[in-house]
Amino acid sequence: MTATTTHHRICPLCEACCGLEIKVQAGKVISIRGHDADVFSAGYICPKGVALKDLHEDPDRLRTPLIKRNGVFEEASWDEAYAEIAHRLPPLMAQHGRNATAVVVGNPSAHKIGLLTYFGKLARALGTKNVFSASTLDQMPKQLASGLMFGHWLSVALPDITRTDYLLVLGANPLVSNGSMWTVPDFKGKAKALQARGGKLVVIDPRRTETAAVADAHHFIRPNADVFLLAAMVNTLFAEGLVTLGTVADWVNGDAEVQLAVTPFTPEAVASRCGISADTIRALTRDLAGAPRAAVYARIGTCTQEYGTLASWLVDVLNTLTGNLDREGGVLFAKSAAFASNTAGKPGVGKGVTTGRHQARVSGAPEVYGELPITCIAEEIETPGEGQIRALFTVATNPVLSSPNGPRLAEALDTLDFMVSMDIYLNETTRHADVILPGVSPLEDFHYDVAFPQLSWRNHARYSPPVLPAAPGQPEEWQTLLTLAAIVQGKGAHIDANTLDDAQFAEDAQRLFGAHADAVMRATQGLRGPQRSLEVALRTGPYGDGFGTQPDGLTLAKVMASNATGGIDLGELQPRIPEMLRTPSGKVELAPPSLLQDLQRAAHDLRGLAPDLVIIGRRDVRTNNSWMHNLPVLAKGPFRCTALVHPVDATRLQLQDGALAEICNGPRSVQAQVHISDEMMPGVVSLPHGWGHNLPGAKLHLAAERPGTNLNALLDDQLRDPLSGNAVLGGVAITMRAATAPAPAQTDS
Ligand SMILES: Nc1nc2c(c(=O)[nH]1)N[C@H]1C(S)=C(S)[C@@H](COP(=O)(O)OP(=O)(O)OC[C@H]3O[C@@H](n4cnc5c(=O)[nH]c(N)nc54)[C@H](O)[C@@H]3O)O[C@H]1N2
Ligand SMILES: Nc1nc2c(c(=O)[nH]1)N[C@H]1C(S)=C(S)[C@@H](COP(=O)(O)OP(=O)(O)OC[C@H]3O[C@@H](n4cnc5c(=O)[nH]c(N)nc54)[C@H](O)[C@@H]3O)O[C@H]1N2
Ligand code: SF4
Ligand SMILES: [Mo]
Repeated sequence: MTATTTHHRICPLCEACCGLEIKVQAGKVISIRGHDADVFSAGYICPKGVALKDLHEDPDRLRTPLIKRNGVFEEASWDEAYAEIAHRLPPLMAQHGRNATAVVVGNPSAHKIGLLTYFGKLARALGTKNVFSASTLDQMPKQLASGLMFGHWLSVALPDITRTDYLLVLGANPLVSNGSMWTVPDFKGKAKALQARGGKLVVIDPRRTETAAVADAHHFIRPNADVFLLAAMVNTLFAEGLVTLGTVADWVNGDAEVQLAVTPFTPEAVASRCGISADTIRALTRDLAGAPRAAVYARIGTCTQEYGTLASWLVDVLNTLTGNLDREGGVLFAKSAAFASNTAGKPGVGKGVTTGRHQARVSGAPEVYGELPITCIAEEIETPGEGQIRALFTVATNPVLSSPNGPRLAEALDTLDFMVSMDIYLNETTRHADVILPGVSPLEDFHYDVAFPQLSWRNHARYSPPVLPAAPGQPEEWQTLLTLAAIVQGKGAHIDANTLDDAQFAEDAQRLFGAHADAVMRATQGLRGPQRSLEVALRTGPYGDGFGTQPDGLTLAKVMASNATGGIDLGELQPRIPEMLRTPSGKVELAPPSLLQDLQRAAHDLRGLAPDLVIIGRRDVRTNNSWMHNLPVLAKGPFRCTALVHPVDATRLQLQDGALAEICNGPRSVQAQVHISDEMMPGVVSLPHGWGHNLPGAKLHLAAERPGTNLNALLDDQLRDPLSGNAVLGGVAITMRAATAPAPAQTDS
């Protein structure tokens, strides 16, 4: 009998970063379960972790590059694929300039160190203003608010869930999503422990979600009204003399300005807009202020709306004004072992953040952290003139399904002169490419999380080696990115990525370590690519060995050696203010001027009427955005792409349970299967995103059997939060009526 080997691997699929135990026999995965000894996730796993086996084995997953010739994709060697790009791209750039190129990077890149740390090299080589990412479909408002308040976009205040007494959650469903901008595997277990010690979990959501179902209290809120609720809670804190800054009192600027700015937002003024009574708003505020230790957490429901940045900001204003910022049991900042800007440079002060250094050509939308809003891509391709996008790189993203007005984007992509996709599937977006370059399966890749330890409920360092070997000749994704960068710079298709990487590392070492550069080069000999960057980041990080100056400190070898025992635990989060601040003032900026100004937009809107029927999104445990519907273990079971409608609305609109309805937003419309449910707030419909796998030319056989509806075909690509450029994905006014066409076979399988 063939021996079974056991491997420990961090799951790369969502932000929870669970440690998995994977058993392999004769080169095949035979089981995947949670790794009980994992210091961070302690054996927790969800069905998507198990699906890594299906992903690895999926016959539709691309294993070789594809080149489109005469409209048909043909398998090609890596040399042929690179040669095609080297042949077509540089002349185009020579003729039309750098801003005729664009690059868009998507969600999986946040989970892959190779993509995350080398993507910038391609973007810099292109030298274009047209850099886009899924961040503007997601968390850009939170990044911007955190950057303005604390000086860096990855300095995010995280609920100290294991020690708090009161957790208020808005617009997030961590029981299903497993947390976002907050790495917290087994949220449910931690929430139960909070309740067992007498604490409370309160949820604000237009749907009675899975998280709301286990909470002590749940309040419906009208979508897009969080800014009003939160501002009224801040108003109440001041009105009732409940403000306390606690331990950070010496480090906060702007509380008086905030008090003035929220004056219009009394509980009475916002109650009808929120669908929450003034008494409830006051009670919520008193409970939050009265809890010994409390934390407010909000996520995508509060980000992907017209006031995303304001809502994200007010969450931390509440945390600060209740004395819960930077204290145990309140909200704290992680201290990551590697790659964190808030552990680098001079402690306690920094450059802060600036936005609007350039603008999108067509809409004028401001740059934020080097990016333009992803919803600008279609118009930037369509609109003639200097800087019109003619060549596009997509890296691990599927914006035809994930971004509002996907059908418009799909049409625009067809007019490009050239498109290259780095992706593991031929899907709704990559079908438009001229060349597709596949990455390795996650099981063939080593893993270290760059971003999520900065967002983790507990400090830790964990590394996973590849579980299975990659196919011969298959480059790692960082090598592909470096090769593309070289091609873009006109260096041809035959450069050696490793040689290039060595040369760039030598340059970086000189710049960063000066006289010590040679010693660093020697100490990292034998490593390359992201592994070498990781070694440097760990050793120079806050727990590092300082290349020998702190002999007990961390090195890559030590972190690697801890793999079998579940990684290295670096303890509970600790107070870090003022040391972690990177604002120019060295203070927490509670009242950034751009936010106070935008609050006037909300004050003005307070007088307007909320629409009577709006749509929002939803996630399911067995889905992951737009790309895992092709995996048997996740695709089975009840059909999940249904429109949830409250019984009162169903009656009013004459909609039948299980029947198709037509949902319209201006000129756009889609059809979806109705599911009548009192989980919904009346006047609110919920439809998940990431579906619509019925577009011609994609190769996703299983997903195409039950394609579902593309919510983003309904949404408007012109609606954004003006400060962050984030797309508005929820609270959008719709009309709905029974569809005349018969329902397709979308019943349970
Ligand atoms: N209406 C609505 N729209 C939404 C949302 C919503 O709530 N409502 N949520 C938004 C959010 S939060 C996000 S993050 C975005 C995500 O939007 P996208 O960035 O488009 O991400 P995914 O839909 O996850 O698609 C991931 C792509 O990466 C590919 N891929 C997977 N693994 C790898 C790999 O290892 N290497 C490479 N090269 N490619 C890989 C997949 O095949 C797929 O094409 O969607 C957003 N869209
Ligand atoms: N199973 C699964 N897990 C995932 C993903 C997935 O697709 N599937 N995607 C991953 C990604 S990329 C991300 S970013 C995270 C997101 O993680 P979460 O932020 O937890 O995302 P959702 O589960 O969509 O929860 C958002 C909630 O906001 C509510 N909501 C909508 N509009 C409003 C509003 O205006 N106000 C308030 N207060 N609530 C509102 C919705 O009803 C929903 O319950 O999940 C990640 N995890
Ligand atoms: S919650 Fe599921 S998908 Fe997310 S990291 Fe854990 S196992 Fe993977
Ligand atoms: Mo996301």
